[in-house]
Amino acid sequence: MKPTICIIGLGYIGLPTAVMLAKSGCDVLGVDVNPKVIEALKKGEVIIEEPFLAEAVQQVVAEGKLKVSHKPKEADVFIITVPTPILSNKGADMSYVEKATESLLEVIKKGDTVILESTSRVGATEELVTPILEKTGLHVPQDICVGYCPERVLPGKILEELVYNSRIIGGIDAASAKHIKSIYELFVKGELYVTSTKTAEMCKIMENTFRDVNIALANELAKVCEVAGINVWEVIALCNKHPRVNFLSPGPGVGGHCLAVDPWFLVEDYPEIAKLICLSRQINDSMPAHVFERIQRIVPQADDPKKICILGMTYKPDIDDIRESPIVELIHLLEDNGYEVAVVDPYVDKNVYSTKELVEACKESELIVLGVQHQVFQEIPFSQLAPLMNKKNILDTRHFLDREEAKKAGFTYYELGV
Ligand code: SAJ
Repeated sequence: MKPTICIIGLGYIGLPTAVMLAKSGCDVLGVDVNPKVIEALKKGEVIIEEPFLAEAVQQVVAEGKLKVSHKPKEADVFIITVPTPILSNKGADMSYVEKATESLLEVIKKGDTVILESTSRVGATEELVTPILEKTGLHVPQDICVGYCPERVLPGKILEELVYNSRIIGGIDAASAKHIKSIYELFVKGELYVTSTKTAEMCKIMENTFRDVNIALANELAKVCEVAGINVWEVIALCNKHPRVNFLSPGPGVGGHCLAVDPWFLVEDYPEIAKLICLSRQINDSMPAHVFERIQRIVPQADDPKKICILGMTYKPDIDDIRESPIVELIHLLEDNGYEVAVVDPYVDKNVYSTKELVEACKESELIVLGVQHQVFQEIPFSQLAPLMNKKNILDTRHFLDREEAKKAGFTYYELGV
């Protein structure tokens, strides 16, 4: 008999996880405090953009394997997948995890399992979740099995990576880890590595911190190359020919609710030690202002507002998510300094992408800035846009556009890191 599952938080991770468990044959109750999410799901619809998710939800809702509610009900296994954002002071906001755990107290019973998946401060499972659960008088792990199991899926490939990526299973004790592993075996085909909750919590943060620090190195190199008069993209391409060197890419900043957030958890808990981690965050967070300075040099401010056309404003290509997007920050910098900004992003304004949007945005503009390398921007009709521009300038922040085509159309082509 498959365990009954209750998933708290139906966002980018919770909903796909609910779907995979329902497809594995479990009866799943999805819980979310957002009435819009509940209403949509009751109709088998989703409000987040993720390939193949809508069809999968429709199927399991129609089969009655996935039900939804605004509050938890009795189940064998509770999985917490609520947000853990950072506060304005860069501290971890664990309040959603706290509220989600409190919401279990009415329904939790002896023999149940509680798994935290949200990226959390090291120690959250043992020091925050467990004491709340023990307010019931039940004991952990004798009465309730508790663990921490982070996800490592890439938005845009979530359903595939949920199944095939390896995962770390942190248990409050070995028996708990073993039991929790059997739950993920219901749908995970990747390796399942068992460890302690704190180790699992640290791994999740460090996987994203590793990436953030390496992006900061690429961004710092880009700034150095601009002053040194060297092309950073050529340096990185040649460095990466080394069998043991893998530079990531410079860009206008690091967005999303992962890399821009998770490293701060360690800085908050180990401020005297996590110096490189903190500095890397600061370097990445300095990139929107760096791009703004490049724009000011290409299009000096004047009394009359200069128009800038920005291609792409999401935090990464080919998805609709603008959370922590560095381009949103760049747009604010431009507008706060008197520039007029026209943005083209088919993932954000959900219209069918056509040259019409580009033409409108480029009319009388001084500069086109490529902010996000959406695939649709691969074929920009430069010769059609050039005559519309006041000044034929392009600033490519992602080494993405066809420099030669742009130059042929008469554009002056600038690039981040060159
Ligand atoms: N970025 C760069 N240069 C690069 C790579 C990325 O500037 O070379 C920027 C992107 O433009 C974006 C940001 O960094 O603004 C984050 O990009 P990402 O590709 O890391 O995307 P995320 O944040 O959606 O996914 C990461 C992934 N973590 C790792 O690859 C270690 C994913 O596997 C995690 O599951 C996800 O964070 C998460 O949920 O934690």
